[in-house]
Amino acid sequence: MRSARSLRKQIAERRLLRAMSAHSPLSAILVEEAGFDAIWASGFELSALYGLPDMSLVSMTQHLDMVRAMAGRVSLPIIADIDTGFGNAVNVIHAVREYERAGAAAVVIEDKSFPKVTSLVTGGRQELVRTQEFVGKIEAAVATRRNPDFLIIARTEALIASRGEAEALERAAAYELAGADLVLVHSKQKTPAEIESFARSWQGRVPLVIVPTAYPELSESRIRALGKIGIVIYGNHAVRACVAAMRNVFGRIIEAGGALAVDKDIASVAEVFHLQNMEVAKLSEEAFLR
Ligand code: SPV
Ligand code: MG
Repeated sequence: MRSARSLRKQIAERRLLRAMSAHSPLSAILVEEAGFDAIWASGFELSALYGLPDMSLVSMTQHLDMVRAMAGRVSLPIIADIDTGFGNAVNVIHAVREYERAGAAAVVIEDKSFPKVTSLVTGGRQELVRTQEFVGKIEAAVATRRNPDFLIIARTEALIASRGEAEALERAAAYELAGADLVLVHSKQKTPAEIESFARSWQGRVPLVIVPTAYPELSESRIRALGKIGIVIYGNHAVRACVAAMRNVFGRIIEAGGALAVDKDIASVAEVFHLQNMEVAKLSEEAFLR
């Protein structure tokens, strides 16, 4: 409740908020520690954690458990990536109830058909539902939330599906009219041109959300200059950082035939104890173990 209110307030102040991806409570704790404004509970990252493609294979329950566990360990607002809403408007109603109860501050629902295919893959099957069908899903989400501060973010994949800017703008406008608090517009172009053009053409009142993974040259100062972006999501940087770091350390241990060489380059066991709240557990032992 508290974090949904603070997220909505900061959006209303028209500040650019920065959300970082996370796939576990531990990564969420590190997002908070680094100073981001929100946590992006990414479906892509959780799928990758299971070694699976992001194609509606990881269940809502698995993702929801992750969000609930994160909410228990961080106070930053959690923006939950709920893909297509796991089905039609009835599934959306169930999902919104569950994610709100789990402690999320916002959900992002995308206008692809279920089961979805991850957005950034080359040659992906990118099928969208009809605009009116998705309008019904957004209306269902808005009607379901209990906390009026809980944010419903509509995501259009029209650019990802190569439908062109005109359709992307039309869909975004329809979703705003349906009650979405923000509109996420995704692009997989290698340059920011497509997103910058969309943002310049956007006449809606609600702020936009972008995920500059494919076009990382779009810096926060350039995003601010566009004037219409409310949230920038760093969509998969937690899992990519993990993969690079683990590969490096594992490879060096195999090569050296021991762990001495990497010991100074990785987190100490004491640091991990701290992230686990070991100090508090010890105090509880002292207080209550008889
Ligand atoms: C995710 O992180 O799960 C996203 C962003 O939805 S993307 O993978 O770029 O579609
Ligand atoms: Mg996703």
